[in-house]
Parts: sequence; structure tokens; C-alpha cells
Amino acid sequence: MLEFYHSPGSCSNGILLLLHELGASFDLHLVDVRKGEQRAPAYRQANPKGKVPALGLPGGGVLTEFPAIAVWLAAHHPDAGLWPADRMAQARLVEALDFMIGSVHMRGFTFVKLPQKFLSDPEGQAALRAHGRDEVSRGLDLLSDQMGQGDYLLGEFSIADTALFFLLCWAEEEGFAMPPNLAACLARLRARPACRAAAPMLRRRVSA
Ligand SMILES: N[C@@H](CCC(=O)N[C@@H](CS)C(=O)NCC(=O)O)C(=O)O
Repeated sequence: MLEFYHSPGSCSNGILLLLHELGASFDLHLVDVRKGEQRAPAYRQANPKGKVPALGLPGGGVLTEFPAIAVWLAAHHPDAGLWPADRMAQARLVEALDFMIGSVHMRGFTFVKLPQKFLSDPEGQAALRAHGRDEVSRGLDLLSDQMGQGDYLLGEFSIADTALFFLLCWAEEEGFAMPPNLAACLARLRARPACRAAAPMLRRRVSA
């Protein structure tokens, strides 16, 4: 069985969507990153990096990093048709995933959402947040250009859209101006049966 480590509302939402798209069976382990549960020794035993998403594999070992997890899952569920045979198409998927995770998430949203992780003074935090917002806006424009008039980022639905999904949800939450084609894509993604099935575990529960 796959062991999926997930924090609702975080980037692991994209992997949750993918697991549902693939019809994969998995055990769900909730790790609330806002409460710091990713730093608990029990979780560090499963994933020493202390981050989500992480995927415990049936043969043992844990797979980390969103692009690697997405590629592995797609390649191991060939019936779902989400891992192309064509090498150029494979490279385009990795390229899109790396841009969305490495640039838009890690060098954009991370600074927008968590500037206090890097700087203690409020002015520095405001400047870092503003820098993050510029990076996200630039990223959204590039993604919008890449999508053009297609329904999904690379035309047909692909694993790239699972990363796009959580980024667009964050963009909406953080009040970014959303290019119309990306807004339409987000609505399209939310209407997919897999997204509806995943919905209860996409949102962070507010505890009393
Ligand atoms: N490069 C990692 C990024 C993962 C990441 O930063 N996850 C965040 C949630 S969106 C996290 O676990 N944050 C907790 C922490 O950094 O302590 C990936 O591709 O999976």
C-alpha cells in the first residue's frame, strides 16, 4: 500500500488530486504543517526532510519532492495514461513541474506566505513578501502564456495540472489577479470528479 503524508491546504493537495485521478489506493497520514507536526520525531522517522508531500512506497522507502512523486505515480499507473511514452513530452512535463515547484512555489509563494521564516524584522518581511508577490505574478503570466487557449497547461490534462491546481488555489486565497485562462482552468480542475472526491481532504480543518 502507498502511504501518503499530506497536510490539507498545502502543496500536497496536488498529489492528493493526482492519487484520485489515478484511482490509486493509499493510506492517508495527516501532518498539519501549520501546527509544526512535520517536525515531530515520529514524522521525521518517515521523512527526515520534515516536509509534505511524501510517499511511502510498497517496497519500502519514502519518495519526496513533488515532481518526483508525480512522475513516479503517473509512470506506475500506466492505465491512467498520464505518463507519455514520448521523451520530449516527458521532458516538457518535468520542465513544467520544476518551474511551478522550484520557482513559483519555493521562490514565490513561500516568501508571500512565510516571510517570517527568513527574516525577523517586519520591514524586511514586507519587502520579502513583495518580492514573492512579484515572482508569483510573473510566474502566473508565464503559465498563462504557456496555456494559451488550451483547456489545461499543456493542452490535455496532465500531471503538470496537479501542481497548477494548488498554485492557483493559493493565488486565489492570496488575492492575486488571475489571468482569465488560468481562472477558467481552475474551475475546470475543480469540476473534475477526482477533485470532487478529494475535496474533503483539500481544506484545512479549523480546530476549536
Ligand atoms: N520541494 C518540496 C517542497 C515541499 C514543501 O515546501 N512543503 C511545505 C508545504 S507546502 C512543507 O512541508 N512545509 C513545512 C516546512 O517547511 O517546515 C517539494 O517539491 O515537495
